Amino acid sequence: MADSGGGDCCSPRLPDDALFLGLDCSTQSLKATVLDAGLGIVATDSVHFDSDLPPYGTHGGVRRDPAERGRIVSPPLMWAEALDLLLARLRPRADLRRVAAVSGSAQQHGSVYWARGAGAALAALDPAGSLATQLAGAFASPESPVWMDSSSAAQCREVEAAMGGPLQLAALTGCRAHERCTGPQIRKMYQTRPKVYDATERVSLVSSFMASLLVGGYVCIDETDGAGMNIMDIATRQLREDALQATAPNLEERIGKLAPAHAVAGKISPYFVQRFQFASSCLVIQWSGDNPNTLAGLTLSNPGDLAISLGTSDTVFGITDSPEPTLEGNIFPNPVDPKTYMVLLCYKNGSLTREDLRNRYAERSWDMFNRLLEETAPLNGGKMGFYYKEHEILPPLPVGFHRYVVKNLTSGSLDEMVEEVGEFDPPSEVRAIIEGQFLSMRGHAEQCGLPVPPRRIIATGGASSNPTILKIMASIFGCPVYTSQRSDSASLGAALRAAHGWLCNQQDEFVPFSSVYSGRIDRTSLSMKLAVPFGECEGDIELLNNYTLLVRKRLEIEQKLIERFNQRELSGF
Ligand code: ADP
Ligand code: XUL
Repeated sequence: MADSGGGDCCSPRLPDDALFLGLDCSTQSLKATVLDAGLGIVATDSVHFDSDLPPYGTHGGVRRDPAERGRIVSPPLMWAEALDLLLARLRPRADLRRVAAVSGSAQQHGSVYWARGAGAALAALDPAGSLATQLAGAFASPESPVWMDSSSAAQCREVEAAMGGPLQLAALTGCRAHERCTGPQIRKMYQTRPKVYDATERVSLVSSFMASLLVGGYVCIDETDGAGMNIMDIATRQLREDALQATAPNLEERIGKLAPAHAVAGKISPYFVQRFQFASSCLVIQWSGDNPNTLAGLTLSNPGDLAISLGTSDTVFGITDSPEPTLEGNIFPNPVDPKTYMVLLCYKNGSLTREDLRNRYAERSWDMFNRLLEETAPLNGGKMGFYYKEHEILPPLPVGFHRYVVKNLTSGSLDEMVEEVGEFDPPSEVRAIIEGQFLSMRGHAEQCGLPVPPRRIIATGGASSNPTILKIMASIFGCPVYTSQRSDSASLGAALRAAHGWLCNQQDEFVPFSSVYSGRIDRTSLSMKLAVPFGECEGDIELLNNYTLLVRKRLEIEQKLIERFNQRELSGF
């Protein structure tokens, strides 16, 4: 194959006629981005779980267990069926025979429990039948706990106690035991559904599950997504014996080995060659988590930059070569640079909670929501809201809405605030949810050692298409906000990682990620655009200083809410 242009004369090149496929199995949908060798977008498509696959009965891609508080699951068979459906949609629009490599992204932490014999079933998939019919019996549990699940608090405390406490666990594995972390989730499965655990041949993350479908056999968990489990040593990137012991018996044989994110997981299986006309030489590159893939898709490489993703979850992350363990954040290896790490904060009440307020106060319309935002003045007259439609991760608080008015910004005392009993008016509610989230992000990012104020923010995810929201983000963080051309940067990142993995394989060694795009970024789908400048308007700095005061107030109120909640839990209410 001929070489494509781009890059400097010495960097390895992608073959001219090759395509690279990136998939993203997120909470609500499975998305695809196909790139050509010049990094132009050839096609994109998606399957929306609720509307395209209604028999699975999901809402927002998940099922909430009415019988168990906090238990939130999705059926892995639905993700498999979505893969067949998405590739069938894509095939007329992209020549899948030219796909040199495919990689992927998936919601982090979710665990899939394969039944005994499932490895053999994967290897024997018949292209005449569908994945859904052939894999219907392949799961020890038809439901996978996902990142939104908060039902594993007891197991989290047990794992932390066994490992020397929450901060020690964070120092060893990259984070304390958050309820969504896979290790405590596996422990819960072992304790509460021992028959399922006994019948489990292999545990995959959602990322390695999807890669296993493509390869037709169990695929390693990648070291980046593996850091979200509480069982991998964050320094050596090996499974930790003590953490495995603290989680469940005979776990190592069920987890398998770990692999770097740029490694080849295998060749695509005959099922996909025959059913969708992939070339048999097409490589499957290790899949990874959606946040690591987003980092790749944004080509985030400057430690002064902050990424904010406003998807189903809201996340804030940056890169560093010397991560400090904290009780709030997660540390993951950088999927495209083995020398650095990403530090991440994750909020459960992201887009779906914003949608809930939009539906209540803005006639279900984002246009109306933006009009209400514009009607209200920055700082919202001191009105501050805490909106937890789901049990929140940051701060760890149960479902509930709380409203306060900060009457005096400069007072150091919480007594200067009055708790509101009722609701605010609709415009204030709408401003309160948007300002409140960015105030919280700024406060917690600073506590986790992320750059505040950042040199710039790169915003992505579904809600980053909303310019009114981005304007408030810039005012609160005190920096310009950039966006990528596409808000689905996780599948774009996966397509880039497919190209990167292909290059590493061709060179037989790790090559810098920048070899994929260097010298041509401005001519490709990777270029960034300035969405909101900062510091050009009179009043920007004064407003920023007031927001700084409000950040402190917000963290104080959060602390008060946590103390109140903990007291209630202790007294059994
Ligand atoms: P996922 O985490 O599933 O990948 P996405 O990044 O695709 O999620 O984001 C989907 C969300 O984007 C939707 O739930 C929706 O609330 C939000 N969204 C889409 N358009 C807008 C908009 N104009 N303003 C605010 N939010 C939006
Ligand atoms: C990150 C996290 C979420 C999911 C959402 O730790 O739990 O961002 O990855 O898909």
